[in-house]
Amino acid sequence: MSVLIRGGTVVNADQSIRADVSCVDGQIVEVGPDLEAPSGAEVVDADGQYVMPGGIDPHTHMQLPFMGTVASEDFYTGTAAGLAGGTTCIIDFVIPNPQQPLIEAFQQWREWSEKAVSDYAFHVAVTWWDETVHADMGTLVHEHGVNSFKHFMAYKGAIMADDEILVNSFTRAWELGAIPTVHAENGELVWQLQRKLMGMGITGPEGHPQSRPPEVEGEAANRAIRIAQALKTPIYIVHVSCKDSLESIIRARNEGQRVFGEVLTGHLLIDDSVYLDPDFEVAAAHVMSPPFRPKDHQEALWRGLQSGSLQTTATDHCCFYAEQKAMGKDDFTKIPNGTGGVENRMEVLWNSGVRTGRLTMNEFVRATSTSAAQIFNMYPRKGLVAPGSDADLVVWDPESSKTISAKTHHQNVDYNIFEGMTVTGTPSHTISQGNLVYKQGELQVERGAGRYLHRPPFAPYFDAITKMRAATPPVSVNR
Ligand code: URQ
Ligand code: ZN
Ligand code: ZN
Repeated sequence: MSVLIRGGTVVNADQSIRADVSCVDGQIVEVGPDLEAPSGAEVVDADGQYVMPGGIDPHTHMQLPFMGTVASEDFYTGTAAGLAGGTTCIIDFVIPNPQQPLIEAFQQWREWSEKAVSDYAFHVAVTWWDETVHADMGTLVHEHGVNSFKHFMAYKGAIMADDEILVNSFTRAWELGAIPTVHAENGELVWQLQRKLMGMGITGPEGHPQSRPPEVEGEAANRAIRIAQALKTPIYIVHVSCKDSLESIIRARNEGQRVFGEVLTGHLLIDDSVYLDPDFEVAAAHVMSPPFRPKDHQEALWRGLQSGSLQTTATDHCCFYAEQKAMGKDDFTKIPNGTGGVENRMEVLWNSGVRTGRLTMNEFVRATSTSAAQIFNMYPRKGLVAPGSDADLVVWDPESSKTISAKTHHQNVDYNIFEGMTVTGTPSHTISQGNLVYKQGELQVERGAGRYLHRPPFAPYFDAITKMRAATPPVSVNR
């Protein structure tokens, strides 16, 4: 399959140039003016449009078994919905149950993901610890191309990682050249606050944000950052939702610590008033963790993204239908946590970021694709429009408008947190592995076409750290 994208402006994180893009056998082969179409190529007229690296969503949970149910979006429907929104690659999560061998869980998720229609990788969560976990982490890095390990500091009694797990796992990850990532909420505080609120008779979704106020996230983010600092490992904080955790990231980065932050499009645009909706279904549809915050946190997150304190955008796409959310009808702690967005991330960020002047087009590309590719070591295969990179591209029509709705989205869920939002600037075409998979509203995907991406460990940077450690050996006194 060959595709020639003609007449567009190529927008990478570092520059924008008027150029055609020629793709053959799944790779970009040429970028330049007035290119000849390869024989048999499909030609896409990109006149007046932008040609950008396909989006990378570094945080999704397709068909996740969670809180007594299973997320409604699976790897087939979820990756197809992503393509309809310009996202050509996801990084999902293998989440072993405590005591479950990591390799066994990894194999399970690999089976589930075989039906994906676009490329994907996996972070693997460390939810317990013993020598077998230590060993399995090595196998996952050396044999399965995993270079990032997740730690949920929330969800006590389920998948929560305590400090012992954090310290052991961060150390092991960095020995292997893999990066630790965290869901930063103090699980003990959440647990106690949930009990307190329920005991006061606050059982509705309005209790959810009250059980996990910003300081609950701020404490955990700072703790994880300090642990990483003491162990001299880098760290990636997922779904930074509030000033409290953002300030810890800024402080650490200003002191030269290697800390990365991710922000969800939902947290950039939605505030906590949603939990006061009198309709249980609407309020419950927004129950996700960390929760949506009071308005002033959104502006802080935008500034974090604009200033480079936050590097990536994601969705934490984890969908539950109304009848699943109703499991928590009388007890908000039982509402399955999660919201969708994999289809809308890029158009929502373009509309509220680029069209408002908050972000340049190049910063948009960095935040939706390039940073994730670089941090998780998939660059320049992903996250770049250049010869030799994968032909994962989105052709972006800055003039097209649409109104987002669950009635018309491709996501397998009956609610859309961006319901009714009119956006200007949407994908006209998406190319995945060099195939035209989305064309003016029509998906043309192939079940199982998605490939599992092996991501190598960070050897070069790791070596530098090793030298740094050697330069400052521990002090010992012979008495
Ligand atoms: O915590 C997560 O990231 C997973 C379990 C999705 N749910 C959520 O509320 N964020
Ligand atoms: Zn999380
Ligand atoms: Zn998540």
